[in-house]
Amino acid sequence: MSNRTFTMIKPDAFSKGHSGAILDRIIQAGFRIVAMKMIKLSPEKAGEFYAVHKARPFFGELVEFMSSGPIVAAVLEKKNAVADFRLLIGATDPAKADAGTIRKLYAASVGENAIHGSDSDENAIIESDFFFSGLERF
Ligand code: FUP
Repeated sequence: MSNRTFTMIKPDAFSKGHSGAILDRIIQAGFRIVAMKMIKLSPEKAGEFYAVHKARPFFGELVEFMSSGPIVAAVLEKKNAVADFRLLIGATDPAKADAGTIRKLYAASVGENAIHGSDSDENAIIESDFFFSGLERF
């Protein structure tokens, strides 16, 4: 069990002005921000990040959406970070997300679902390294 996870506030939530409220929920839930930046992904970079989904029918839309506007990328620290953060954000499909979760509150659809959270300790490290070098972390 590792104590770090990686998140992105996605372009839908960012453009609707929900970044502040979402970050507040994350901090109130006990996560410490280890690294954070606002960035606009190129389609190439978005495709690289989601390369595992390359063969899926929604890949093109996913890449287009994730490169459509700024995102906030962050590394978060808390005991049991990966699992606790998945609980905080809720199910991938906001219609199936529990009440009070970030996706229930801010996501519109499976595709535009407001926020990302790593699904394993291994991916948390890979995804954090994709956006941040060791020097950028506190
Ligand atoms: P999650 O781990 O909850 O982010 O969800 P997945 O890894 O299953 O999916 C990654 C991203 O692909 C989702 F955030 C949105 C997108 N997606 C779709 O657009 N359509 C789908 O049917 C499934 C996922």
